[in-house]
Amino acid sequence: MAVDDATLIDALARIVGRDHVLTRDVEVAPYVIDWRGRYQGAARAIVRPATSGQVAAIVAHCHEARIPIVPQGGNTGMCGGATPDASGREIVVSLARLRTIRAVDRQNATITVEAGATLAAVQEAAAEAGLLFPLSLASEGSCTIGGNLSTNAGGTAVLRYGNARDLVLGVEVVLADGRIWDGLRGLRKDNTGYDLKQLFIGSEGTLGIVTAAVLKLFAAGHTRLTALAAVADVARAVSLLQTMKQALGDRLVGFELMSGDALALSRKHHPDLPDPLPKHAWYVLVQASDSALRAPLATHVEEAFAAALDDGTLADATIAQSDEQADRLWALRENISEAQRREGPNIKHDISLPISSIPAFLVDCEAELARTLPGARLVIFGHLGDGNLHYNVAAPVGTPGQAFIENTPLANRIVHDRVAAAGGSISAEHGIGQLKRQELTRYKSDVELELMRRLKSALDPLGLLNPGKVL
Ligand code: FAD
Ligand code: 2HG
Ligand code: ZN
Repeated sequence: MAVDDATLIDALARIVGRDHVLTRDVEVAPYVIDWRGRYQGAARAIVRPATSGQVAAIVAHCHEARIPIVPQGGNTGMCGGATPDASGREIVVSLARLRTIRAVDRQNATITVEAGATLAAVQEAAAEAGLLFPLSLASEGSCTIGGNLSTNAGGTAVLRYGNARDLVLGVEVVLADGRIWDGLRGLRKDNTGYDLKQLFIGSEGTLGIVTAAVLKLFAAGHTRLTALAAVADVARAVSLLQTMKQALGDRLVGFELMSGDALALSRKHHPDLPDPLPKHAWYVLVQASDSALRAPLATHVEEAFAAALDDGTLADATIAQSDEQADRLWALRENISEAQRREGPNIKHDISLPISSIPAFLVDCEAELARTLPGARLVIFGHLGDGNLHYNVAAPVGTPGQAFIENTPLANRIVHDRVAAAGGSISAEHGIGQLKRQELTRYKSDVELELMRRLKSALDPLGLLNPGKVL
């Protein structure tokens, strides 16, 4: 049944109230473009439900009226997954008003939150209970738990705590026909058949709309240490990772790689930030924490650094002496993405590789890019502890970024073919969205793609949930 706009708006307004159905261009605009400005879509309306019941009623209505839906959280995604297409046929369902922290169970070490709660709000609620929710992204003030689960977000503490997928015990999901599946269980053990919740995690809104989740909490890190280390090359950074793992065990939380050029870019756009170890080719930001008060973390790290300096692994290092210094070191790392956005469009690659093959991959890839796209500037950084690099290719000096990104297919081929040859992944933590939909068909086997399509048609037979994303 085709419905005209007025009938649709009336039906949606009956569910959420007229104030929460946005249709004026100025109101709709921020919801139909991604934060990088790479995708511009259009929408019949933006709907802002406040409860799971309202989400279910919207989806049931759209199911009956055959209206495609794009779920949206904080709209910080990297792959255009939350942006509607340009047809103007789709509606955007923003989860931003579902932001209640429903419960904190300290003894069970769990928190039950609604999908639109920001990651920062969930971290704060956990801290107020004396516990830790460890997912950590530079976008945490804006991104939402629903978005984090739907993209299976990674971030800077995966080395110790895992991806979003590892941090969830239960979900509440609105299915494509508008039914609610209440899977909000807070159990560490539950082998009653297929693990359905994991289907929705990382599915980017194509299989269901996550409305709430039960998340794992951990002991708070009462002793913390942040250090910046300089190394001559990435092979040495990989050796330093082994050294730090040996010294710290699972007290090593994050191990973040930055090229000298990536750090320079961050400082160019944030000149107030420090430059504690100038003029090295590569840097690593090391984060460690211990749940005990006054744990001897600094002694362990200083001893490990001393050994690494002696054997030539490490060129120089500095340990933050206060929370403020630690925050400023982290700001150097966390501002790289925003600095790149300000610099102009670039070709992003979010890749993962076996850590052992990263040094050779980098040498080979850089040589081929220099041959094919002379002058292209590489901005390489990422979560080395997880084997995940952000291998971003920016325009040569003097070339407009918009013109340069016409080379995306060429750069993707060079980078992704080498990633595949090394047994890596073309999307480590950002997902597929619309950005890598075509690439996916090149690197997944026919069997894997067929299984994915079968899952999609089993859970969303009319193809109304986030069409054109992932598959
Ligand atoms: P959105 O962008 O709104 O949506 C992302 C996808 O999830 C879309 O496909 C959307 O349809 C779907 N979706 C959203 N909410 C729901 C829901 N409730 N139910 C079903 N589907 C839904 N990502 C990392 O993994 N690691 C990083 O280190 C990292 N750093 C970042 C740094 C910056 C500065 C920025 C801007 C982004 C960064 N990101 C990072 C990317 C982004 O923040 C994450 O992908 C985040 O998980 C997206 O959450 P969101 O709420 O903004 O989702
Ligand atoms: C990060 O680790 C994000 O900072 C963003 O995943 C990566 O901008 C990027 O390429
Ligand atoms: Zn990242």
